[in-house]
Amino acid sequence: MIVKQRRLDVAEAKTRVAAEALRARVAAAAPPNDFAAVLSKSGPMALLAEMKRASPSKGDIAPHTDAAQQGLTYALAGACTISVLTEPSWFKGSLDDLARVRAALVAGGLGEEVCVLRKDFIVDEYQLLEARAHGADTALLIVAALSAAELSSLMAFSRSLGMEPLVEAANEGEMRVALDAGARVIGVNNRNLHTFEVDMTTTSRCAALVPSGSSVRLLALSGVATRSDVTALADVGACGVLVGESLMRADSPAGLARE
Ligand code: IGP
Repeated sequence: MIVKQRRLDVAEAKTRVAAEALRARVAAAAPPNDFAAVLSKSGPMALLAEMKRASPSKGDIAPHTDAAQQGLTYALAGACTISVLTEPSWFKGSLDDLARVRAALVAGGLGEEVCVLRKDFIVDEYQLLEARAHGADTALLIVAALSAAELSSLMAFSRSLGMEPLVEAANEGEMRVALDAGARVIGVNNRNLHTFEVDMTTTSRCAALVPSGSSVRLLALSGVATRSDVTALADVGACGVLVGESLMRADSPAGLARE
């Protein structure tokens, strides 16, 4: 349902800002940070912290949060990447949030150290241009939302803009698709997007499919709330975790992130 809506939204957005105008903005933008390199530099367990006001499964989480402030707080607490939800209807996000997080990082002197991820239902090259034009260094590509051919061509287009994509898989079948497509950074979503149930064993089952010696970086997404969750995910081979809700609800997101 969300993917279908996003296809309509893209068609409408193209009528407002032509792809050519976006390309000009991309050409004028500061170059992106290298997402894969930033992950590698982040020690044994990277933290990707998410700016998430609401979600389809939880409704409002923290609807009045200032994206710029939240992004900077996360970065100062040690997050290597700020994930910014830009989907407006279910997640209450926007491209403006993305641009404001990028600007806050630059103003805080962290512009070249911390990556910004566009988290959305990306189905079209146009959305990758939008992402880059608003300061993203990487973008989410969800295997379940795309055909294998679409995934490969969006991955190639994202790389042509200097953004190594984060490819999301939610089960072993999708994990095989991501590996076959040549994804270098794969996020295993522990939340089933149909039932919204969280099953933390998804990461270990998908991790088992990564060939030994491969340089694929595996991240665990969704449902991560405690230090013991993080330890368990590290034990099965994740080199990073993406955390949204529990950081958004924390009285002190910086304190929780440091923990
Ligand atoms: C964050 P959580 O449970 O920490 O809030 O989850 C993130 O993984 C989740 O927001 C997410 C998502 C997505 C959102 C994962 N994949 C795809 C939108 C689209």
